[in-house]
Amino acid sequence: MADTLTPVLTAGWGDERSWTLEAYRGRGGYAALDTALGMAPADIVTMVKDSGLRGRGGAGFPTGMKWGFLPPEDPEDPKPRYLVVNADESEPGTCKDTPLMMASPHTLLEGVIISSYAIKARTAFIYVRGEILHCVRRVQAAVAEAYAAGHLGTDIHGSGYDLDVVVHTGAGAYICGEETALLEGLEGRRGQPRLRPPFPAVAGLYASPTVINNVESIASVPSILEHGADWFASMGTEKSKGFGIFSLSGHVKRPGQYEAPLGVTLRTLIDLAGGIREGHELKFWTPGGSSTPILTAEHLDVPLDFEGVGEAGSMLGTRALQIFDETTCVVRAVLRWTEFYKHESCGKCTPCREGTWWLVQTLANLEKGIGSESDLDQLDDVCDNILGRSFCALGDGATSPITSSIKYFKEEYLAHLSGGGCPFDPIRSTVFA
Ligand code: L3W
Ligand code: SF4
Repeated sequence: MADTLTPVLTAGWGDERSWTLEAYRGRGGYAALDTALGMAPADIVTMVKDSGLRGRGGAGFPTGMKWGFLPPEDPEDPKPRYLVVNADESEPGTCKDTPLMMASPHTLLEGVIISSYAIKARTAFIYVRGEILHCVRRVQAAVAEAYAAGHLGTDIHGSGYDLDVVVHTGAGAYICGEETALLEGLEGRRGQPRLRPPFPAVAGLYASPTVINNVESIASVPSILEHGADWFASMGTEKSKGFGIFSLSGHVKRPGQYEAPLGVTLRTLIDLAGGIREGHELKFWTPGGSSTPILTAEHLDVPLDFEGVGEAGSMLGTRALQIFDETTCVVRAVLRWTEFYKHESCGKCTPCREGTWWLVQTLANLEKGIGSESDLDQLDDVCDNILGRSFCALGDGATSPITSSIKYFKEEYLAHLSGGGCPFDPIRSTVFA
């Protein structure tokens, strides 16, 4: 079973002071940068394309293809190019980028330098979620170390290539994980999504060509340079290559980060995490945070890759596996998530702004046993008017836990109505009796 783990990004996390430049160099760090600087930038883009690396921030868009969307440089209208790292990790249940930056910030930085060189950027930004101040400080300290050692700044490793890295902190809005809202925030405006197209690759930061990638995507690049595209592509599944960090939380014995090839199953990951807590059994779970439809115990053997989870009716998303056993009220869990979306809705478009408010009202009543069966139809109807009609993915994501929980647990919603309240409430409990 241990063969299932593929520690690449997580390698060295247990080392003493693993976050320092000294420790990173001790495990071969910054050697991939030398390899990259000896290559033509276009060849690195080809290598990343050939590896099959797909975006690790949720959508799974091919990373090399995204880099290839940058328009050719125009000597008549020269524009800077930017790399922006989306480190605004906020999707409920997602905890992979933050531990990566805490344990090994130089893995990310080496990826930033190689990726910037590949796309011919001279400035890169790392947009870190503002609430994780300890992580901001850790990344800032790593950037300072990298400058002092000549990995950043002018004439990096004597190659003639210059790069500056700016660490920017968010201000607490989940929507700034959406790439164009992030750019708005970076430019000093209120974080609200922009209309796409144009995609950032064409007109992004300060209207210049910009590549935005998730932390884990960029941190995977040095390993591809070190071991080759074929090595990366030999792991995972046919269309979902490589490995990823799966964060397990909730009712497992050993919650945490488990790095494994894409296509691993939840059954295997739960085994690695010591199993469901003693005396309990799996009830439902999220494959990729609360924005992805929930799945149940019947989906334990679904391959956790973009295609497998899609076929099961959900999305791989951020591989945030939140595990709930039979003591959890699904209505209450869904209400809690929906309150989150209502709170985080940026207010730009009506279906999401108004719809999430109505969803919370209806769910809160149902959870208290107030309402009728027709309220379930109303929930479905409101979700139907949000899904595909919102300006960005936040609105769509808000509907996922609701429609999927009604699909799998309609009886539990009805039990709240027939019992005059939550059957999981310890006072009225039919579950804990
Ligand atoms: C140029 C084209 N670029 C697409 C680029 C686009 C973006 C990437 C993916 O949503 C998901 C969402 C959440 N020319 C392009 C192009 N691109 N076509 O490709 O774009 P897209 O629209 O497929 O997805 P997205 O807007 O990036 C992200 C899901 O992730 N999610 C949430 C994650 C939250 C976090 C967090 O907390 N930080 O990661 C969880 O599942 O629902 O489906 O770069 O520009 N023709
Ligand atoms: Fe804002 Fe929600 Fe509309 Fe996205 S879907 S633009 S978060 S109101």
